[in-house]
Amino acid sequence: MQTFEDYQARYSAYEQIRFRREPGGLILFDLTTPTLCASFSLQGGQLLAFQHQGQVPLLWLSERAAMAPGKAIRGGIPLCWPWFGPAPDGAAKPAHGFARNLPWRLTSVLAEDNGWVVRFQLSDSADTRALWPHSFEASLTYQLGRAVRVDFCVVNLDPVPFSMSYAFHSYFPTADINGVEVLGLNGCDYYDQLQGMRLLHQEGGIRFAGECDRIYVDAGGEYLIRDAVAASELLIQTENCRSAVVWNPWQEKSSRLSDMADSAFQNMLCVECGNLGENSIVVPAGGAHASAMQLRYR
Ligand code: TA6
Repeated sequence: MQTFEDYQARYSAYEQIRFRREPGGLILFDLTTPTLCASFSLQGGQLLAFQHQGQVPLLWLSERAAMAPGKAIRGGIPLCWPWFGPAPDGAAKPAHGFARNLPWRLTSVLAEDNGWVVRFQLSDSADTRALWPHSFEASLTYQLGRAVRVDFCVVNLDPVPFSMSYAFHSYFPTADINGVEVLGLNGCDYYDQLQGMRLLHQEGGIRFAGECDRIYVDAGGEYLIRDAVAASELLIQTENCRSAVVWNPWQEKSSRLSDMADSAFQNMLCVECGNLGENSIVVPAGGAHASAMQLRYR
């Protein structure tokens, strides 16, 4: 695994890139150009923050995020993989899988005509195989410009198929959650995690007046977060993602989360895209699964 010093040396010629190390040892890096600024953690290959010139921030990051190795960072776009929610085998394993808790390799940072491309990779290891007995190669590729596009790819290096579920667990900023509506899920069925996974049907847009934790299945793949107070519309477009999760912890749960300020629920919303539950994926031996998500203000 490359060290902080290795990365600093490797990218020392890039004036746009600055590596920094958190007190607990997490390696982060900032990409700052005349048109955009982004921050990543090598843990999780996670985009933590992004803002394009003339725009408000695209993502929300908890001011109390525990920037500690092995602890999920609450904000940006954590990747929940190779399972979403509790471990499918019921064992005492990390909720939402291990991808967001492990250091990924930063394999390239490239300036291209219409922006920058940042790529991370994660391979199986003794640690991952102890949690999930499969060999794989996973990659996250971010294309940063007026929009943020993230491509996720998993290759199954096993001689047998494996099943997986995942989500881009995206955290978005809201000026006031009470003035937010999520569009694009009208007509979809969803499991309400607050009602024991009761199956319900979405009519119209989603508005918020309390805790919300819904798993939409066979969703259309394109969603809009309309923020009346911020007068903003954030467009989420996906490729090959059949599920969507909408989550706001509201007051009581926020106050129980050590890595979230009590009132922070008013200024954030998760709309998560991926494939989970009945949309989970089986990757054949030697096969691959790829999906993508694009985020931008309209
Ligand atoms: O966003 C859906 C969800 O599964 C919620 O139930 C809540 O647990 C959230 O993820 C956050 O999970 P985390 O493990 O990041 O605290």
